Amino acid sequence: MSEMFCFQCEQTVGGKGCTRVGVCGKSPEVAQLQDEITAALITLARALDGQPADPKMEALFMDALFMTITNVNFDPEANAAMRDRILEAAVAAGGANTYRPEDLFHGDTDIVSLRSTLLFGMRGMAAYAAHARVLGHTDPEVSAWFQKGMKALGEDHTIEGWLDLIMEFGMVNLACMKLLDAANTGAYGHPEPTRVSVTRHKGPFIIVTGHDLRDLKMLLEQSEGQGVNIYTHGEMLPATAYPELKKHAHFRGHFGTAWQNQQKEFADLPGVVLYTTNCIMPPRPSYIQHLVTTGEVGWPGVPHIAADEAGHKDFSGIIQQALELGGWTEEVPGDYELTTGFGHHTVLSVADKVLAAVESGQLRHIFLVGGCDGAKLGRDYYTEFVEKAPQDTLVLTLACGKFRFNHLQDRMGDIGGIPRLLDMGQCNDAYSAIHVALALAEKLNCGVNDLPLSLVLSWYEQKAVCILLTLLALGIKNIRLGPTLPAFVSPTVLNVLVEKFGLTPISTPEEDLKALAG
Ligand code: SF4
Ligand code: SF3
Repeated sequence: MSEMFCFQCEQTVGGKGCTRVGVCGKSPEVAQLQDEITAALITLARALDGQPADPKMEALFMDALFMTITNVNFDPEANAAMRDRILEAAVAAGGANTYRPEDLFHGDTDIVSLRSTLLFGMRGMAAYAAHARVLGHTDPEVSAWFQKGMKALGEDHTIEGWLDLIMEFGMVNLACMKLLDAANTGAYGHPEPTRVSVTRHKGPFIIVTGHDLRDLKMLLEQSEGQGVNIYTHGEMLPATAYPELKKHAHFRGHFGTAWQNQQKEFADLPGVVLYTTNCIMPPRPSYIQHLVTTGEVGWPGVPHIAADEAGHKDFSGIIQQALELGGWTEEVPGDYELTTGFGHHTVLSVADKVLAAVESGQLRHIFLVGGCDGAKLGRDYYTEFVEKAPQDTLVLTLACGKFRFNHLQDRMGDIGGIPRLLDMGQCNDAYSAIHVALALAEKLNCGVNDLPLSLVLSWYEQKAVCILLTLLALGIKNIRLGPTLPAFVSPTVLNVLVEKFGLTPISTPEEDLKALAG
């Protein structure tokens, strides 16, 4: 008998499922607890039975789902405490109708596939909703959908019924990404094109990784004038482009690349790393003492900074620790610079220039090459794709997959003053890409599928799942997806995706470039 079953991310064993221990490091104990959390949420949603939930209850759905995303929380105690909180809430709501965790992934293959697709998409959306909520932004439709979706997961539906739910979810996730965009830009201004140094400066430092801008802002404020430099890592890179964040003089730049390289990049680090979301990997002994988690992230034995009732977090302990560690002893200049900050506000400000370049033939095609990064070798495809994209094409990018090629930015040149590689931000900034595509289609009076635009996406975890479902719900066709297709997509479901949406696995960069841009 297998000890666990999880197939929610791209690195799952043999492309089928982790059954002994997670490739990510998830133990059977935590896998079981996370299934129990999921089942408890279904029980709670049944107990609430569509009754409007109060903000605390809404937050519980978001936080619990967020916690079960790949590479977020590996701490059995934190997971057990979350399960108990949900079950207590279910009992308080009069819930006796329990849902068994073992039913989540049992049953007819196609139904398991569809149920899993919706569940994993909801986990991704929960993270975005949670980031927006801590900035004071909620949307009643988005908040209520967690309850609706979890209740639906515990019910039987036909294949068509599941597909309808999944498409409805895709549109709700669009509203959620819009909400987070409003929250981030409302609090910190519109991202502006920003050159980002990768130089390591002499002195104490804290590296901030993950996606939560509010955590970064609180740390920047508390560390101001303390003699500690702050750097981003992984998905936090685009934070360097927000006016209200970049204004802090001790916010010095970016360190390292994407999440899957952390064990190498953090080895013997003389500073502190703050994890605000995924992706945390099993920490190595050389740096585990230098880590701290916050929000939904957890690793057994790693200190966790929780928010107080007002949402305030006290980072004084890690500022002190960074000072004691002393940081880098000399400056190590970076051998390249990165540029980020091409959100919808900036890109749309040059929309007429883009359209004029299309009309004059200077710009033949736009590719969106984005998504999650990961450890598999096949991911060189994305580097090669961007390297080989013809000179008269633009590449938009977002999420941590950009670390496969963003160091090439300066070498790629520009088209009429528009850089050929535009970093639009974090994975949630897929909203920016969608916003730009819809606006360009409107200006040209055509559909999004008629634009000279192709999407070449990489996936790893469940945020990529919710974004993909939004793109499909918007009717966007012929998306290329890699490095491999999700294990939870059954042959029947894949057929629907291929026939209805033209979803295609990546092949080779040459073949795909030819097929997409001629
Ligand atoms: Fe395996 Fe991915 Fe699940 Fe981790 S999250 S147990 S790697 S499928
Ligand atoms: Fe990356 Fe984990 Fe998905 Fe936000 S940080 S995109 S993998």
